[in-house]
Amino acid sequence: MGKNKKADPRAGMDVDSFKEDIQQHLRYTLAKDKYSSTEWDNYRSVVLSVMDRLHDRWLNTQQRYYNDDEKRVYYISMEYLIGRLLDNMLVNLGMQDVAAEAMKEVGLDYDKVRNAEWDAGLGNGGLGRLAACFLDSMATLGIPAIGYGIRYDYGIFYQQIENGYQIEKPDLWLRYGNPWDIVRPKIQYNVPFYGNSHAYHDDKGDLRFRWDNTHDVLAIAYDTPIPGYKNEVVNNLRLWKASSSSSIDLKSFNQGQYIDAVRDTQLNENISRVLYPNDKVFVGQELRLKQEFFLVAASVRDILRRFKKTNDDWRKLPDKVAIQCNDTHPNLAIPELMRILVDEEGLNWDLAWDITKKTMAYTNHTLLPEALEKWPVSLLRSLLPRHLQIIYEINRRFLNEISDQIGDDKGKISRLSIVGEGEDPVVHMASLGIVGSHKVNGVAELHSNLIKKTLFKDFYEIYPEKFTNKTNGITPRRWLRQSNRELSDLITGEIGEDWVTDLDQLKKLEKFVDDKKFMKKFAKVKQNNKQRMADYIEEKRGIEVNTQSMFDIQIKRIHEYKRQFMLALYAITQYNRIKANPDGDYVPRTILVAGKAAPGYTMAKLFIKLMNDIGEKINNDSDVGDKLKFIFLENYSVTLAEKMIPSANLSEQISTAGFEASGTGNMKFALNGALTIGTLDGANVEIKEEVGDENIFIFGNTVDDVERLRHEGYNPWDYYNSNEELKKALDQIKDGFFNDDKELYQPIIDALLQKGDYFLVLADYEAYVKKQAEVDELYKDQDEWNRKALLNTARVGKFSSDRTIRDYADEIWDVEVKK
Ligand code: B1H
Ligand code: IMP
Repeated sequence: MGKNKKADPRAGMDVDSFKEDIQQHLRYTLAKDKYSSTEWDNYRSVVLSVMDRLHDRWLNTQQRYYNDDEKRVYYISMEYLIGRLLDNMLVNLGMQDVAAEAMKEVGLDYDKVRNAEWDAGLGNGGLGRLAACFLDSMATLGIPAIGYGIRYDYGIFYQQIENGYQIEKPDLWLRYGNPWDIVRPKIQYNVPFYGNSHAYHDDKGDLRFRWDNTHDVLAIAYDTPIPGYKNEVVNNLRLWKASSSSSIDLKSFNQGQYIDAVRDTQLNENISRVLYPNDKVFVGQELRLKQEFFLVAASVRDILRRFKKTNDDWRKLPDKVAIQCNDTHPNLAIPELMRILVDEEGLNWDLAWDITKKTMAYTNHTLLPEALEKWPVSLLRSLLPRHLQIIYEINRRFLNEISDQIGDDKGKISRLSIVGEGEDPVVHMASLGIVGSHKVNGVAELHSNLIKKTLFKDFYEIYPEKFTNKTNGITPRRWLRQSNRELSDLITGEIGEDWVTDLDQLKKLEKFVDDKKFMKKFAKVKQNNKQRMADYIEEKRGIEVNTQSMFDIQIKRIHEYKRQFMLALYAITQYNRIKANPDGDYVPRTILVAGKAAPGYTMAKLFIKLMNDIGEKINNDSDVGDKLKFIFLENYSVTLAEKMIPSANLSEQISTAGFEASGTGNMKFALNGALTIGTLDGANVEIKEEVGDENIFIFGNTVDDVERLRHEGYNPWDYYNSNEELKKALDQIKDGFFNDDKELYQPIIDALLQKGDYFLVLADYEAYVKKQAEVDELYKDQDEWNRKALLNTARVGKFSSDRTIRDYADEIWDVEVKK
């Protein structure tokens, strides 16, 4: 930039331009001055200034994609758990420091500006956050990708804790608008529902089908820019909002039913009203099915419109388009693509089917049977009559095709059939996904193997080549560079900043384990992060914690299989030990737990109450002091995760083996220098392989053990009766030690002792508590602990979502990654 020539204030990457832009926006876009502006106005003028710097890059990227006519990747997901965007945008534009300085110079406090942003919580947990990490990596790798989703008015509920109980409050994240997205009122598609499928003969006398008398809803596009890390690329996240199709129905208006007609528009708009908050439970509601088809129909239309602009041969579709379905939720894209190709474009079935299979791919995220989507045929018949016919036809041809292979093995045929039999049959969305895709993947090695051996065994025998693994990953931009600025700067100071896009570079840190000066700094960073966390706890909960104590953290959805209850049992055990011998030598611990329970999941909600009661007891006992704290933090979210993870010494990943498909929180903790205590489940297995057995605390029954135990007839009473400490902890819960209401926790006790302890908490308790003692032992030797912590950070490069996305690009999408 020449000295006299000022940079365009709307695009300049220097402090002065940015400063000027903030001030301009405050006055000329928002009509505010220093007297009238609120925190929200300040935040908005900063965001508007960031957007100005994204727009050229966004337009140029999209223009280049169009000109190059490269193969596009379309990621379709019902969830994007994005969190806040300001830091993310600034980091990826490489202008965080410039923006910070500019804000300072115009008298804005960066922290306040940052805190004015509400999390975009359009997801439940891991699956939604994975989608958000993937967007970041696809942009960073320069892949011509678009994410499609729904612009819910209400994201995941806001969790309040009242008297220890979870209360759900609506998450009005759009109350003041969303400054990061741009509505495209002209990009809209009709999404048809209901109606009938009519058979007719076309001019040539061929039998065709038409779907008519439909009730249509409009999908309107809202676009959010997704910048890559310092690479000038800006991809697009397109979220659909539901709106009433064509203005109010004139007929009803004439009949004096104006109010009814207007009310009807409200009903249509309900489709994008709210995210379903039940992680991993299939609730077969019509509104959810509408949401899924709404997402799929609008996205497929948009994809085909873009394809048709530069192509006229449908056979080229798989060369130009890869569609990835995030779980089965978008799998109606398969019959929808078939419907368009066959009914509207007039392709013959075989060709359309070949194209569809080559275009589609599906990711499985769980083996839990209650999560598997099975839509009743009766519901599909009414809502999507033509799709139901197509699904039946897909199934008929599929069973026909494999009949030679499986003969008349009735059991097998029924297990393979996409549509069930009987009075109220259901459509198995996972089976539809397998049959209608060219690739099906699990999300960690263990999980992908289990899929082949259990859930999809029969399909695997028929299509072994379809099944593949893509171990999950996390974006190092958000989960280290952005959320742990101090560690990030320390690392960059030693090995340069290439690690941000090439996480294996962190291996270079290994050589510092014996460098006293470095290790001191590394320890200090953790200490500072713990202090910040302690300040937050003090502010939110009024509890003072000892920052020298071990910060032991479990954050994730509350679920029986994730076994927060086992951590609670450990805390009770430790409490009882302290009470019995208050002068003993204890390693002080601060146990932090956070997470949401599905609103209808009674057991999980009871766990929350129990954990809060346990906390009350422990935290207010003067014998205990800071030897032990047990604190449940309210409203776990991406933003809270960004605060908690950098402060952790110990990461709790203690699911029953075989139940956590991958986990991604485990990766975030290890990257930030926490040691893991965990079972051999999900990606823990691969974390162990990477960091080395001596740098992770593995305990408990393995997948094979679990199978054997169940086979032999697992009896929780044996464990209860043979372990005094376990018995005591359970008895205390049962006998009203934590709550005067003795009945309150009976359902938990029943689940464990009367109903067979399905998640094997009792079976793993002893090994877990023993392992925790080893953890304590190591923590006493801070130098040794920190060495291992550094080796965790240094060795988890594999878990960058850049690696994951490269694997998808090479082995599923067949798109080139240039860098
Ligand atoms: C995961 C889900 C999920 N698996 C259904 N399945 C949902 C299923 O609203 N629904 O209907 C919502 C979520 N989420 C998680 O995916 C796994 O449990 C984790 O182990 C995994 O790391 C994550 C990402 O692959
Ligand atoms: P879309 O992905 O089809 O919505 O188009 C996005 C971008 O592609 C536009 O902003 C243009 O940069 C480019 N593009 C789309 N259609 C055309 C065209 O007809 N000529 C030139 N560029 C186009």
